[in-house]
Parts: sequence; structure tokens; C-alpha cells
Amino acid sequence: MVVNSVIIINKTFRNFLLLYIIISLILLCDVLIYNCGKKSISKTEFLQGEINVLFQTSINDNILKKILENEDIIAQSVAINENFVQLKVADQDMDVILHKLNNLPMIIEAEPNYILKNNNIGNITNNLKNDTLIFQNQINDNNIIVAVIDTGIDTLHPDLKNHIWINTNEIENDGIDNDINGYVDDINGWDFYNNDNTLCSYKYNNKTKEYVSNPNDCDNHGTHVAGIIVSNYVKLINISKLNSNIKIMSLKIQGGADGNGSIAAAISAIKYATANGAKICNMSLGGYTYSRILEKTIRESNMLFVTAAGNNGNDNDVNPVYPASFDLDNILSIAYTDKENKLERNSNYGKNSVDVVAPGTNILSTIVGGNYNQMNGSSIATPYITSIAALLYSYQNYTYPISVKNIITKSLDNISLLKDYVQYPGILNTTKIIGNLSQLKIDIVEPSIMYSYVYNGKKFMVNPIIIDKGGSEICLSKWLNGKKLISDFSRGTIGHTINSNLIILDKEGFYTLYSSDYSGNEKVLTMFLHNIQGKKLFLRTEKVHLKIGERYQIEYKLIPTNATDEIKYCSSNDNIASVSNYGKVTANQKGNCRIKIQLLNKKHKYLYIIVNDQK
Ligand SMILES: [Ca+2]
Ligand SMILES: [Ca+2]
Ligand SMILES: [Ca+2]
Ligand SMILES: [Ca+2]
Repeated sequence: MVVNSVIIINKTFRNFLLLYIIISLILLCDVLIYNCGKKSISKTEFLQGEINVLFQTSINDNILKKILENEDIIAQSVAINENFVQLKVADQDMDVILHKLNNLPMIIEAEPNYILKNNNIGNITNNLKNDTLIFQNQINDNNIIVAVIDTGIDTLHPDLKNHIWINTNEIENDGIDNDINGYVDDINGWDFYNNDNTLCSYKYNNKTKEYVSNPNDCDNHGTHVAGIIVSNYVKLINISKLNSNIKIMSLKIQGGADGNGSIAAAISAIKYATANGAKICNMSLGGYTYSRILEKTIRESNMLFVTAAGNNGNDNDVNPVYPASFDLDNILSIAYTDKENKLERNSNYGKNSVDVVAPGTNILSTIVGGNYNQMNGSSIATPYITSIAALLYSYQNYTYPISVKNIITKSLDNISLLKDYVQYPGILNTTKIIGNLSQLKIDIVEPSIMYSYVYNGKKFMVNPIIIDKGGSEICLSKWLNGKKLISDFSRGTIGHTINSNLIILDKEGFYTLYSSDYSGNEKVLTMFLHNIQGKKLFLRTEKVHLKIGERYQIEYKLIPTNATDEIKYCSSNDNIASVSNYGKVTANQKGNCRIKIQLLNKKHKYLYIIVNDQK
């Protein structure tokens, strides 16, 4: 309330009038979104003629063209980002093409390019317990990058300009993609909606006397969200004086008159944030359609995703909203409360699917043009939690999403009125967070990578064994041809994904395996695959007695000892004893049989199996 009065005193009448108009517009806008959401939750909102495709491995334009030709698919590729492709097809062909694509073995998923909406709706004050100063004293100096996936941000706003992430590998305005990441002059982030580097619709070019970007865009939403993240619960006026080490990366994916965005833009934004070292993604947006591609992208990112539950007064346990409703350890889903700590009537909720609440009514923050305004909704509650999460990361740079989530959800003052609405019913208490800081877990141990391989006469079958020590678990694993460095994998956004414990490779040579954990520790291991032919085979024993149900692992020795042959196993009678591809024998019924064990050069030995029925 104090904050409000400061603003009004500082504004001239003209500004006040402008503010009034803006608030009225927002309220109107809220009513529209509210109606649209509550009366009919559309399950099929997507951009006409646009298809997103996730491939098993990275692909290029040529391979894509061949695949499309083979399947008689007429499509234009809009964007190729490693194993993610966005296609444009004729509207009437969508269903047929989706069906064809989803039947191809090299494709994980093909789906329409679903729409993602802002979660702001139109109407009181920050009612969190405020121990900010004590908290500030305890944080360390780590710069924490927070990606705001939203509309754009007014990066020149006086209260934001010192908190904007700078891509130090890029030279500003030289027209060159200096860091070769595919984005020219991406100095503070990227506009994936208009595909340019201007992040704010109101950016004015003094030389040409023109607005640089799409005039339909309104970037107040993202600017408002950013203000809450950097304010760390301190009142918003003069927040630039606060020595906050949060750096905001602006990834604009929403724009135009309706303020909508799409899954395709969100995927590119998440990849960008990952590659550039963001720890947290604030996603104050959502859609009612499940996207497997979005879920997989979030699961394979070591960032924490703080997401808005939505503003349709809807039970997300029944009608899930994505990304908030993905059941993932690195997602926090946020509902919003009024000044009395009650769930606001328009807030979505979900006893099982929404994690926590935060204030979301009449929240004052930054808007475009160096101004301030109040906004409402789960969109506005979400950055409160992002702000706390960022402080936890700045306290322990090597912490990881589930640990941050645990500290947040156990640092609440219980509010029984909320118990039917969210999984952790309560209001954040920063004193409790400070008390729980020592429980924040860190993982500084890089993943460990081992592998073994065999050659089957045509291909190398590599069995990578990748485990994480240190507690945060493996986030993702990739491989590339040749001898590579950690940096070549660009934090796991480049390379072929290792989805199972088998990689099939055609040629002898060097390959590099990569893995990262949820704390961002990375490890690479270069392997040299070489076919060494087995000449002789010796069995440890040539006869084995087994009881029904008993199992036995065949043991052998090869000459030379480093031979890479894939050994073939075959039972003369599977009814008596069967054998797995890895030489594990299972005794099934009484009788005798033999197992043939064969090298690539066809040389073989027999193991005699005698199965008895007694134990
Ligand atoms: Ca660049
Ligand atoms: Ca440049
Ligand atoms: Ca732009
Ligand atoms: Ca680890």
C-alpha cells in the first residue's frame, strides 16, 4: 500500500490517466481470457498448418528432405534445431501428415504446434512475510541467470536495466552471429515470436524515428514478471539500488494482438536458456493441450521451471494445464491468492498437481516505458516463487531443482484454508527459508561414464553405463562423432540423445559420450571403437547341472582377450533351457540340452545342460 501511494504522488495527471486506461484495458483483456478459458476449455488450440517434430537424433535439411520425399509429404521446414523440427504444411493435410510422421521409427513425436497463453487476468498487495534484508546478507555472489519465457521485456526500464543478462560472447549490433549460436546480435536474449533480437515492442530507433519491432506486441506482461523476479520482495520503487545478482534473460515467445505464443517457440527458448547457462525458467503461461515434446524438453533440462497454474478457476487435477501439470521433479506449479491468503476465485488449483500459492492480486511491478502498474493472476504469483528459487541458487550455485523445490515447499506457514487446493498449503515464510538454508543440497560430482561394446560383423553395439554420484541424478546423455570437448555439446543442446543403454554405430573410429546432471555438472568420455576379431573361445566349464527355475551365466574367455566379437547363443531345446542374448541360461524343465556359443568367425563351443526337477 505504501508502494501504491508513492507511485501516484510521483505521476502527473496525464500519466495517471494513461495508467487508468492501461488498467482498464488489462481488466477487459482479463475478462476475455477468463471467459474463453472457463466456459470452454479447448483441447485443440494450435497454429493452423504448423507441426512440431522431435526426432530420435539430430538431423539436417538434406535428411529431412529425403524423409519427407519418401513419405510423399509436402512440407516446408520453418526451423531445425538439432533433433527438433518445425514444419509448415497445408491446413487440410495436417491429420494425414501427423499420422505418417508418427509412424516413422526415427521420430519420437509429431504434434500440432499448440498455443501457449499468458496467464494474467485482471485485479491487492504483497502479503508475504518480509525478511528480505536478513536474507540478502546471507546470499553469496553467484550470478544467477533466470530465463523469462514470456512476452518481451523493457530491458531499458530503470529498475531492470542492471539486472539484464548480457551475452558476453556476442558483440552488440555488428550484424554478425559472433558466438555462432544461430542468433545474430542476441545480446540480452532473443525474440522467438518475431525472430529478431529486439526484446521490447516499444524500442524506438532514434535514427530512423521508427519502432523497431511489431507494434501489435505489448510486452508489459514479461516486463511485469521480470520486475517481481529481481525485486526480491523489496518494494518496487528503487529496486535498482538493490544489489541483486539475478540476471534476467529475456526469451520472448508471445506477441501479436492476442499475446499468444506456441510450443515451437517455447522449445527453442528452453534450448537457448539451457545452452546459455540459465538455472531457472519462469513460465507464466500455459495451454490445455498436452505436448509430449514440451514435456520431454523440460525433463531433459537441468533448469527449474516455475510455472503458472492458470486463471480459469479450474481444477488442474481434472483439466491439466501445461507445462504446470507435467509431473516432473523440476517443475513448480503456482496458484495465486488474495490479500487474505485465500485462493483467488479465478485461480486454478489442484490438490495433487499444483504445488504452492503466492500472492497474485494487485501486484505492483515494472511495465514498459519505465512505468509501473498492478497486475493479477497466477502469471504474477509465479515470479515470486522464481525470485525465491533464484536466491536459493545464488546461495548454493551447485544446488539442483528438486532440492530447491523441497526447501520452498517446507518453508511455509500452514494455512488450512488452502489444503484442498494445493499440495503444499501455506504461505512462504522467508525466515523459515533462511532456517532451512543448511538443508539445501548441492552436487559437485560430475557424472561417471563407462562403456563396453561388441561388433556384430556389421555394426558396433555400444553399451554406455552412465551413473550420477553426488545426488542430483543424470539429466541427459548425448554422443557425437569424433574427439569432442565438453563445450562442443553446448550444455547438452547439441548431440544425439542417448535414450537407452544401447548406441548402434556403423564405423570404426572416435566417438565422444557426454552426460550432465541436474546440478549442471558435465562429463565427456571419448572412446575408440575398433573391431578386433576373436580367434578362439574357451568355456569355463562344459557341463552344468541346474534345477528347474535356476539360472546360470555362461562364462568364457576369448583369444585375443580384447576381442570385440558379439557372441551368439542358441539353445538346442528352449523348453528345457533357454538362453538370453547375453548368455544367461534359465532351466525350464527336466531334461538335457546344449547351448551353442559362437564367435563371428563361426567357431563355436557347446555347453551341456542337465536339468533336474528336485531342488
Ligand atoms: Ca549469437
Ligand atoms: Ca553480433
Ligand atoms: Ca522483436
Ligand atoms: Ca552429480
